[in-house]
Amino acid sequence: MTTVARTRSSAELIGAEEPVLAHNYHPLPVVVARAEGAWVEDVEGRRYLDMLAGYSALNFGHRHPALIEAAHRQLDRLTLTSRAFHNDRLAGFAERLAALTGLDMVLPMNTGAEAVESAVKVARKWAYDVKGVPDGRATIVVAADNFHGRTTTIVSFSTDETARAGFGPFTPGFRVVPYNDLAALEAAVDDTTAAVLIEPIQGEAGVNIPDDGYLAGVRDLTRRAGCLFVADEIQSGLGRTGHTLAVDHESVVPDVVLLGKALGGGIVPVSAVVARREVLGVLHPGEHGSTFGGNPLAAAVGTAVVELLETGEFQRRAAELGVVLRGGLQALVGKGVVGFRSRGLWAGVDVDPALGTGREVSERLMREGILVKDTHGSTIRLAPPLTVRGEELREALETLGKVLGQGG
Ligand code: IF1
Repeated sequence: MTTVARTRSSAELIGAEEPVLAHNYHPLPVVVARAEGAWVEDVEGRRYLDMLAGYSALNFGHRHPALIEAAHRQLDRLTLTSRAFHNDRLAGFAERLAALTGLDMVLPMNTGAEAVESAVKVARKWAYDVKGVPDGRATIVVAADNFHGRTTTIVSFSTDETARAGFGPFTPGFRVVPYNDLAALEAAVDDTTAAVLIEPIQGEAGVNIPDDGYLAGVRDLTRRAGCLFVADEIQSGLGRTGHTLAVDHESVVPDVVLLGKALGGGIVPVSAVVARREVLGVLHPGEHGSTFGGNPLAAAVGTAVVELLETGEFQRRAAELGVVLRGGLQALVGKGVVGFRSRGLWAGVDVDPALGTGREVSERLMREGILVKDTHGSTIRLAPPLTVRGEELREALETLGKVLGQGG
């Protein structure tokens, strides 16, 4: 007799993970079973407004109809060829993505970390082949409090001990300078410098927004020094800040832009290195690659994502609703919020530590039907899908005020 597997409860599923799933996360005690738009639903049917949006991988909301349709259509045709052969989706994706960013060439990868790793390799090869840095001597300058991913080379230049401890020995060739400090950056750049790699806004650091002029300063400094400006837009890009890219806020065009997260529409991992031809032109057959990079399913979904961004609708929504977000947070300053930073639909909110840690506030918000994620200490990040409705955003801000007013 076949027994129908009973759906396990949230508590049972959380318990079942414990012995069999690596403990590299400490998730909130919510088990999501389905989602649509800005809303998710747990196993028991409770609904939550998703104010994290997959760390900006869900800019277009859960299961955006145009993206799901593109995925279904491609699933019924072709999903993977490897790059040993061409496929009929990749040229269109690369053309549209290059045009969206104002750059020339695309190196399609899968995860954000792969895009960052690829950029490190390409910047070094550009330094040797084009700039004339002696082989093996290239340096890359990064910012303190950076977050660019979790690979061994990437954590080699992290300043977060939790991300580094126990994972050495580390990759050499990186210099760390304070973020938002052009003088320190100038002092660190020399003839061995291949690139400056920064987030235009530091996400994991708590939505750390640099002074106006910093990005333009990095652009000018790298141009004068003859090294590459590599902007990691994996979290800040694709509409999140009210612009296509966060660097657009200062009308700056880097030499290399790194994209990921929302590029996959919240459906498949899609990332890319987009750059000037002189930079990606240093790669020749056999020198770099990836089994899934540029696969037709990723290219089809990525193309549908670029098409959504070409309208400018999501950038406008993020800018307009960003005013609501900013105003709502400003009203909470002195009422449990001790400070915040925001641009577009992205905010880092510093809660009064007396009211609790970021984690504790996140758990209280969860019980009120709002999902957020703490970063460090008592800072929480707010990053709803760009499809969130104004009244949903206002309700979330009211709930935050209520939770903080109740002592966090
Ligand atoms: C985790 C953080 C955010 C990123 C930037 C590259 C990557 C990320 C600017 C790598 C990834 C993710 C990783 C995920 C949680 C999340 C995160 F908390 F870790 F730091 F968003 F802030 N550049 N960020 O933000 O992309 O390889 O993950 O696709 O590791 O816990 P990935």
